[in-house]
Amino acid sequence: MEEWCKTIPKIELHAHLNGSIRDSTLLELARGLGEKGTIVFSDVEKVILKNDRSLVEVFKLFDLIHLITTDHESVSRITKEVVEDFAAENVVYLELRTTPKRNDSKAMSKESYMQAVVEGLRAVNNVDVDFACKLDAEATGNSHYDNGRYSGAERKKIYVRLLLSIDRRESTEAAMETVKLALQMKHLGVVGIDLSGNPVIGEWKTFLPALKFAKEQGLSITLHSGEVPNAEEVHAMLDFLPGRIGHACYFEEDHWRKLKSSKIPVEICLTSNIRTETIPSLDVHHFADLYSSEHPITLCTDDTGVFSTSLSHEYNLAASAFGLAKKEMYRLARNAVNFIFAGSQVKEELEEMFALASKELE
Ligand code: 6MZ
Repeated sequence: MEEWCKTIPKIELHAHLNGSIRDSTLLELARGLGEKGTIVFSDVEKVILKNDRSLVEVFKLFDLIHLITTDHESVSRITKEVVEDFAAENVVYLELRTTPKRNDSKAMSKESYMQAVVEGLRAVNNVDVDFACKLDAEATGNSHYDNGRYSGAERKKIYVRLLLSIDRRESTEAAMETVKLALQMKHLGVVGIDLSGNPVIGEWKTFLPALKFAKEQGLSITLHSGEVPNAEEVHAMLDFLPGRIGHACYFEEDHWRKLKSSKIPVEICLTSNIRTETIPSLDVHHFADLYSSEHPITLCTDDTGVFSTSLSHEYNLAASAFGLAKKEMYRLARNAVNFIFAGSQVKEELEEMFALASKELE
């Protein structure tokens, strides 16, 4: 089944760039810093290779990863590799999120960080990357899948769109700077804003002005919601009516009611939830209830590197944990087209590609 899950086209809507780095790359970069004496490699190696991490440990690991990756060259390299890895398992549309970072010691601004990400997208050469040099609305009517992989051609294609993350550690001003940068980068495939970071830090009212502004300016919004118990914040987030939410682990009855009536799609990250112990086991995971009540959901990886997973693995896990057959899994993958933040042109092209693929897989 895992092989089959790899074969089918898939859409990834919740992947953090710095959480999706290959272990081998992270170790290589860490070794380089070790040689320069910036870090003690053997200490870092232990942390990187550790498998089970609580939510608190995950955020400590992110601080370490950021020490290792925050120069322009590494940002471009990891972006290129992350896109290649998703494409290799037949992800056909990837919404990659990352927090623009300032790093004075490397002469890095939020803008130059994002330029490095875009350089990484340009550097991918073993697969065609569509990351919107034109705005979606201006795209031509040509279907890119007329001679694409799912009708026999060799070369794969992946659509990549970007979400800029606001870290919960940031101030209102810093969040606003990220939103303005996103608006400036629309022509480079930036389609929205994510709110993420350590869920025990920061307050909703700090981010609200920037998120409101983003929404007014036509950016789509996704929010990490309910990763820790915080009933009031979850209500405020649902009232904001974001385009999607991520996780939804610590939801209470009235949150579920509000979520279901508003039909906000949920990005589900099974391995991440289990590893961070925000959900005790898959048999009590809210996937089952949301799936059976036909609430919009999409399977995602969160952090393929940090949680040692892949999207195919997440599909396989869902199939076995919730007893879903291939036909249902295919429908789940295809349904995600409806929740992407890219425009109608891309949606149509993906629809067409899923239709072609389903014929080939019959
Ligand atoms: C909340 C998370 C996350 O932005 O540096 N991030 N935020 N919950 C999670 N689930 C476990 N996983 C990742 O990627 C790493 C950053 O993404 C957010 C955190 O802010 C982390 O520092 P970028 O590319």
